[in-house]
Amino acid sequence: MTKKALITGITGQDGSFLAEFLLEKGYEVHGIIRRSSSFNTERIEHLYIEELIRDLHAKRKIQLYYGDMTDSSNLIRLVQKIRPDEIYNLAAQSHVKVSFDLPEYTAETDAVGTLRLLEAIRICGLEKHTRIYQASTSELYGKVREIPQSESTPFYPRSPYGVAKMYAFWITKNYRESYGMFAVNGILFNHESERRGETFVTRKITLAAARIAIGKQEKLYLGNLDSLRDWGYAKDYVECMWLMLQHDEPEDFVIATGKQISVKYFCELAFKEVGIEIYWEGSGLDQKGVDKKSGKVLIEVDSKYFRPAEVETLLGNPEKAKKVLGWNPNNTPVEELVKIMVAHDLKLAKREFTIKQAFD
Ligand code: NDP
Ligand code: GDR
Repeated sequence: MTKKALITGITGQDGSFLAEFLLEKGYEVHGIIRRSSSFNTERIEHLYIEELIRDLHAKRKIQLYYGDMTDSSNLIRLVQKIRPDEIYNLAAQSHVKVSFDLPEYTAETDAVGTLRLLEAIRICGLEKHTRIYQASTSELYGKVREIPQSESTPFYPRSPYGVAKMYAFWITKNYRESYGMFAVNGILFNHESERRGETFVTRKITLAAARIAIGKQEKLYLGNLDSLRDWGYAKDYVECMWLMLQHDEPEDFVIATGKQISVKYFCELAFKEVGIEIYWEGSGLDQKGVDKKSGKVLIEVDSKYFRPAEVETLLGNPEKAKKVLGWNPNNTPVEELVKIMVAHDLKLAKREFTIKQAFD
């Protein structure tokens, strides 16, 4: 029997990689997309367009539906219609800084949205049939109280996003313990890719390095340069989501590389990929990243990118995932991740440049 998976947040970075992964495994993939005034399906178009071309009359293996985590009747109807074997709840207002501007919406989507989905499973009588993965996060650790962070490290979230995800974590665990549901939390540390949203720091840096290298951008403005993060590759991380739902027991797992670097060092790696060596001058708000060859200031700090409360350092301990799921946390080291992202963004920047020249 073909397995059916429902992915919320399918148009996002992780949703697009997960959809590819599950289609490859022979799943029938169902995804929820939001109505928007412009197209929001760029990351997944290749999946259904290729499929349509391949066999116009065959039953499509990927199906998309309009929906929203704030609309419980919609979620109930979709779960009832699809009767999925597995649900991956990836939909979220996922930007930490934006959650300070949209705290209520973030709670509605990320916290109550998760409850709505769990309730939809129960209302449809599928609590013994449907397995659910909840996209939990290292932001739960926030002001860290143990280094590195593992499944037993206490939480201390530092943003409306982190607090909303804390509710989602516990409600998932509570439904597992109360109703015997196969409901699990993947506590994923930062993971990036060439499909990462452009306002997250890694992608902002790789895009800027590419554009600066071809003379299309003057400077890069960043917030806290000293933040430390445990950065992995999104493509490796979606495999874990699936592995967790194939495991015999419903359990929560930390997914991380076990290594951390600073935002500053990520900048150095990205600029090095485009042939620019960066050195640093000044301190605090006056720190500047300077091109060693030309002496030009390429990176400056802008306080508007600081958060009201910052998460200074995150470092995960992936031992449990390694041992129990057989997952390799060091498949893509951060140096390799930077190479993938910069190579992609260089091509993109050159294409933007060509298009602009055509209209000049
Ligand atoms: P993205 O921001 O790239 O994708 C978020 C997805 O959620 C998009 O498809 C978005 O739709 C959708 N979405 C947002 N709001 C709603 C809503 N109200 N109803 C329905 N769909 C909605 O995030 P990522 O792919 O990076 O992350 C996936 C999940 O994993 C998120 O829950 C995130 O919080 C969590 N996470 C991510 C980590 C990371 O480092 N990437 C680490 C740990 C956890 P649209 O495209 O229309 O905006
Ligand atoms: P994060 O990712 O908040 O960890 O959340 P982000 O890339 O936004 O920030 C990482 C660190 O870099 C610092 N920083 C900047 N951040 C942004 N966005 N823009 C800047 O200009 C900038 N300058 C410095 C930040 O202060 C922070 O310390 C991501 C999201 O994917 C969440 O959904 C997910 O849960 C966590 O990762 C794990």
